[in-house]
Amino acid sequence: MNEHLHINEGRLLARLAEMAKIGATEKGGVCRVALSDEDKAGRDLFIEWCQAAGCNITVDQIGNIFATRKGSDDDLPVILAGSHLDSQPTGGKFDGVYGVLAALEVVETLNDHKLTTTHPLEIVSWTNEEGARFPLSLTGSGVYTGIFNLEYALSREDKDGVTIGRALQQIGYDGEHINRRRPIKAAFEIHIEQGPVLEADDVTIGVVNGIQGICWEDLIFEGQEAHAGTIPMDGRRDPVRAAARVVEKIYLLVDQYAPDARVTFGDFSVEPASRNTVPSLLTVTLDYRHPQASVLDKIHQGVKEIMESECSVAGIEGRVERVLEMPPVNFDPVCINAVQDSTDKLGYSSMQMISGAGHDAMYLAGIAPTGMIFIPCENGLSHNELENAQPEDLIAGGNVLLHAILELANP
Ligand code: HGY
Ligand code: MN
Ligand code: MN
Repeated sequence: MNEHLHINEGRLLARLAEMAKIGATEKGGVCRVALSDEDKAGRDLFIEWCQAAGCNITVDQIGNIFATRKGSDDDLPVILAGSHLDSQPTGGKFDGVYGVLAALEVVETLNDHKLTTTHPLEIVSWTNEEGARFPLSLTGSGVYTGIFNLEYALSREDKDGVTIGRALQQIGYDGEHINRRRPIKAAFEIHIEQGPVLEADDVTIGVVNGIQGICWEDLIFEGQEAHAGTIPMDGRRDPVRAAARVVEKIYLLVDQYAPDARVTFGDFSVEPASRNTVPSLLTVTLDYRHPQASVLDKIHQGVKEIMESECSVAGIEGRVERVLEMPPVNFDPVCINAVQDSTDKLGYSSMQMISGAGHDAMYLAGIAPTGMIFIPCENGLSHNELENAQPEDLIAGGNVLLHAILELANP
């Protein structure tokens, strides 16, 4: 294929701007949480563009959207590329959506030049990558790759008790196609780095060779409701007091595994949530990450020990509930080399790195050779309305994705 093939810069940038209008928030970000009306609107627009590009659309039972472009030998395994359209509640306009629209831009560029690849191409938008509304991250790719049972995934509820299954019906994306896995020769996901490394080193392309492991757990503290004014401090069974000590001790535990370990307490929910009643229940969400599975195990052991000791001191019940566990993954050398070759051929600066953020590619790596491409984002900010990426980097990434796909789609 033509070495000097480049994507249509204006079209990619215009579509990113168009998609960013859906669920646009005041500070310049987006709120398109999974299976909301805004997510539906984004999905509808994506499908409209894919159909106009001549792709065949299928939707599976967990709402994953596949847009397929025929290859000259259409029976061959596909080259898959995509990411997700759902966002965090105060998300940015590139997280996920860049990977979906850059993959579409590859198809559009091939259409412009009337080029047909040997292998068929498949663009994908995965359902509920973020896990912000429904507490199960990477839902669509997890069901597709067999990590999650379909019924289990469909039954996950949001805080209002709405299940994923119900929400899919409400937006009309409870697809007919059973969860089908077409053979995949290679899968790519392009994404903003969501961290500060590329920008700090003034590098354009991250050639991603793996993703660190992620554990999500809920810390449950059960005490006793009591009157805020009458019960003496030493007579209380106060879950908040125990949690304050547990949280601090977990920070200190994770500090032992610096600089790579990460820990985040993202959500505290209290019952009955009344200012003048000592709470009976406090749930704290925990997200911790590290490139080594052995360290994640050590942190898990430490969390359990801290919970046991601090809750017994406070005279309350405490337990750790595991929500999900994603072991570290290494990507396939074939895909890593295709990304590196394309980057070098196009003359962009690059560095090899692992991903601090989780991505659908984590699960894809379990069923097919998979690779990722990163571009820098401003101040490393993401999961933040101020998330931003430079046009020249968005375009560079799109060109690398184009040539990495071509390298493997035309053996
Ligand atoms: O949480 C994650 O790492 C992903 O960006 N949703
Ligand atoms: Mn993402
Ligand atoms: Mn994200």
